[in-house]
Amino acid sequence: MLEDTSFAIHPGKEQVTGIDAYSDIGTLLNYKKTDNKYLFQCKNGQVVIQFYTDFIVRVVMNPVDEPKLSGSKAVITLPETVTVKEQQSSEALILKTSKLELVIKKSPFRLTVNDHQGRELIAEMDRGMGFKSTGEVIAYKVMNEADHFYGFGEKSGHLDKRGEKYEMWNTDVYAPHNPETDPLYESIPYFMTLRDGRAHGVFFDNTFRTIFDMKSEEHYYSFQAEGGQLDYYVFAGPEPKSVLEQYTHLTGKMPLPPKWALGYHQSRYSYRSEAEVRELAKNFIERDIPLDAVHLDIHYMNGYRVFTFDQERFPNPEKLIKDLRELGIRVVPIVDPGVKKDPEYNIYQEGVNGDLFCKYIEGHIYHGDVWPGPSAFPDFTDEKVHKWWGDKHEFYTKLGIEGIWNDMNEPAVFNETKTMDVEVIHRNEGRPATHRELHNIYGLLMEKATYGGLRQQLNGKRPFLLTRAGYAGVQRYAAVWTGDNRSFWEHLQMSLPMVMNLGLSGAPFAGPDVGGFAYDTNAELLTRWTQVGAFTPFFRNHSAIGFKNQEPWQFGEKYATIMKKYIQMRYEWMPQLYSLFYQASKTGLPVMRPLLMEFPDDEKTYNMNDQFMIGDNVIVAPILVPSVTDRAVYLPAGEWIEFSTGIVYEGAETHLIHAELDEMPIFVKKGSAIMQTEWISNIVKSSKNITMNVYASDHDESYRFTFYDDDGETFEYEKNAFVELDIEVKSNEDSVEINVLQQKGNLSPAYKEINVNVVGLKEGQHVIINGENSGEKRVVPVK
Ligand code: MIG
Repeated sequence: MLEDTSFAIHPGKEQVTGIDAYSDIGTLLNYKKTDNKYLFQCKNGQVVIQFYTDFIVRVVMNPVDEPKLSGSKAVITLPETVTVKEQQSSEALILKTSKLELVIKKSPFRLTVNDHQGRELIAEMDRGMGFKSTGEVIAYKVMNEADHFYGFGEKSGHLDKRGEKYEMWNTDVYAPHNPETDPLYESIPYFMTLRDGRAHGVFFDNTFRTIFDMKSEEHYYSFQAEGGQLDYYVFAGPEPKSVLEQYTHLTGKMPLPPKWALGYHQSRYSYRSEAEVRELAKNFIERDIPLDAVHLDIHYMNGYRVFTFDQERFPNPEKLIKDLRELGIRVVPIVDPGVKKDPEYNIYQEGVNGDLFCKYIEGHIYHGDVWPGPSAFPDFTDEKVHKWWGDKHEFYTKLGIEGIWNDMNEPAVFNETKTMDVEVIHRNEGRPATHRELHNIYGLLMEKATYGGLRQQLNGKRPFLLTRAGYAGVQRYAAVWTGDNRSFWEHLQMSLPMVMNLGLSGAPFAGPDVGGFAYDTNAELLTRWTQVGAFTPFFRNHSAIGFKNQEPWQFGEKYATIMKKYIQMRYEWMPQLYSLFYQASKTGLPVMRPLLMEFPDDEKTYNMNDQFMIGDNVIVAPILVPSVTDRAVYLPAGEWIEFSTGIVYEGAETHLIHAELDEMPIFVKKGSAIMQTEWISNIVKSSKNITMNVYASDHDESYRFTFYDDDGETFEYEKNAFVELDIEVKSNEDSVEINVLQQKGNLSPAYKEINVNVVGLKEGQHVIINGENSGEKRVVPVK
């Protein structure tokens, strides 16, 4: 219609695109150094370069003002004192730390960041930093032919993101997640580049809508934002692991989760009554299928009012929670941010009276439609609101709840834009800003508030949070599930690169809805998905209202038996998984990782979507298609032992592996070890018997790993109540040596020794434990 009016020749319709739409930062006029930062005055704007560590440098461009360096919600680390050497020439200025070399060309201002060996990390050529008068900012970087891109948080599609273009704008997407469906719920504006076996990273800390484009141009990639500053960090690497350590040095690590959160979770939209939940628990107990948590979806509430229980359906939540707890099962209720507009509802009253909801600049509260109908949204950017929301969780913690599931926190609103009006104002600790600017951190701040509350209320027990939305740093508070997938084989396939890229984006505790959320699952899909789920960091079966129920027994005994085997296997692997979660909490390295992380020189791993690693020595190669019982498995250099059969496979080769429906191929690297236990029962959960499976090699091999254990549920480990063993396994033709190099922590666990089970020992090969030839009984003592 509008095309028939003079709108058709509106001046705004003349579209200038690409680089031409931007003004260049221009020539460097002068610069000055203060403390650890350099301020550059350029013809069209200002740039600050700030060194964080020898490995990390920050670049901030502001076309209007002096760059602002404070206020990040993602970065929790302050810059260190870094020694910087300067060199000048007429064309360029060179700044060097012991690990980085920055070459700043003056006319026009162009920045190249090299490592200390002169290897180029990021470079600008004819294009560099630009901006528009309407507020957009952009950075163009040279794209090398050998570049592969990873991370970007939660994205559909393949592992390697070269050739893709992504948007960051937290969005509730119920429509099927296709390879091109973007954006989704989480925004982590960070990526890692792998080039010829060496890696570096970039974190673009901008909370506006951002776009990363590795697709449109042949020789450049770019990242841009709708507003704010061009504010990014470069991480020197050079290994994929060190990039992630550097990124999580800035944005923080995941706190060690309680052990129960690493177990199996069962969910449904919704288990609708106390009776139904009790029946569910009974089924798990009677069938001896492990279960650690039942999730309560929105039907538990009174008219979808958060911090309430429906009196009819859940007349006595305290008793229900207590009874389930005695069976070894915890209850995790859903909490959405939307607070029902209801003048007789205490939470709404408090929010209005205390001025805690998001408002328009003119002063009225923003209301959006969600489950409870018109609702108001807490302004988590405000300290006061933060505290209030956290404190409100006493409602749950008093009932014995230790875990909260946060949904709809993009925030999702049932309207055209799917979210809050972008004109709404957030208080933002005295620096008010629009929702357009802060949308992407709404979820992160809700997690922060919730975590703070639970941490206070749980008397030293570890909280568990599960979130749908987030921003860089989300790992500090919550696990992430990947939202509303479907019961499609394609979605099982896609979940692998998605969770691996989340892991590469600093969020190691993640997983999809096992079995698929929407649409009807089927026996084979659910079985194969449960096998994979047993090894993904977060393991929850969840399904949607109106579709088939998908608890492990819903498709008959044949399938139930297989699923039970794998869910139990999850618990048998718990000592190994828990040690890896501990490592993740210390270093940021993910539990589930792509092969390229361990084999960055092996190009075959660069876009390997259908296999993943657990730690540094286990490869899982699940069956991801129906009716298939054989698959190609690529094993990188080394020798690998199939976990279930003990068969040895040569690495640097592809093998055809057979796996009937009750099998999922798993391979352990020869010369390494894994820690295992036995499944006992839901009430006991883990056995006191720990076994170290050592996979003997007869070549010269040496492997080191850490076994970690503690009480699994409190913060006492911060006061040294843990056991940590640094273990070395050395193999050669004559012997397999197992040495405990060091025991740390002063917890003395119930087990006084760890059984050693050597797999694949050759005749004549001795087993030597802590320097002594072992006898019949092979054990490693624990003090
Ligand atoms: O759009 O609470 O992703 O896990 O079951 C529906 C009901 C709202 C979306 C979540 C899903 C949950 C559902 N929620």
